[in-house]
Amino acid sequence: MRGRFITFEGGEGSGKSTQVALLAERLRMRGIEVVTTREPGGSPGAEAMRLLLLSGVVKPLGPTAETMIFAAARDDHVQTTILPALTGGEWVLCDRFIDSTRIYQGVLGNVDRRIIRALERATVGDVMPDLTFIMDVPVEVGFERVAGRGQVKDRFESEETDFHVQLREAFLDLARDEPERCIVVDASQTPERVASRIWLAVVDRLIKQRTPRVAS
Ligand code: T5A
Repeated sequence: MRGRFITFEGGEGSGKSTQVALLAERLRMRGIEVVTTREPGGSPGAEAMRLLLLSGVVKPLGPTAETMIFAAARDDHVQTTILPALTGGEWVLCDRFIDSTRIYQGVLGNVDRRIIRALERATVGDVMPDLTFIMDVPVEVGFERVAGRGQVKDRFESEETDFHVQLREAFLDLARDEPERCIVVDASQTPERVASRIWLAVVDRLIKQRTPRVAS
């Protein structure tokens, strides 16, 4: 049986990586085999492209070229990591995926929606997430968390506050447009509370459906 594919999306510092790790732990405790991964990156080729994308050296080429490099990274990631895991029955938890391109490059970068969707079809095909968590936090909370790590800001973290406010709204719009796939999570709560909310949704949407019914 094909594994399940869950993605985590949202603004900077919304706690995606933290929740990927907590959900993986919970699933493994139930005996489910899990692969955790991230974008950009998640395969050796895509990790090399991540360095280019986050360093900012691609930015001067413009948003369309940047979108194509994100797509090239995704293609490698899907073919090398995600698809083999799902086919082998493992669950894949991915920190960012297609929705980040739709929002960062499409909505914020004004890249033509037809280009975004064409690249998505070419790279992802039917390897679509079964469930997507949209991690929602006020922009200032995300900033504080990122600043708390004491690392140098990357190409997207360095954008103005207004960019991040629009980003948050765009993710919420996307969740409204695709309610059967996307669940908005209040990510301003403690990591444990956020993890409980996510776990309830995973049980409800994915685990209950896999449990064979006992004939009465
Ligand atoms: N991008 C990506 C595009 O433009 N297009 C694309 O197609 C794709 C795939 C990726 C960048 O690339 C862009 C978007 C991004 O700008 P990244 O380094 O992977 O860059 O950055 P992010 O995905 O934004 O990841 P971050 O690590 O910055 O944030 P996370 O993963 O959301 O947050 P996390 O879990 O690392 O937590 C951040 C800090 O907060 C604490 C953690 O301990 C950590 O210190 N924390 C909490 N504190 C309090 N309460 C909670 N509930 C907390 N949860 C976590």
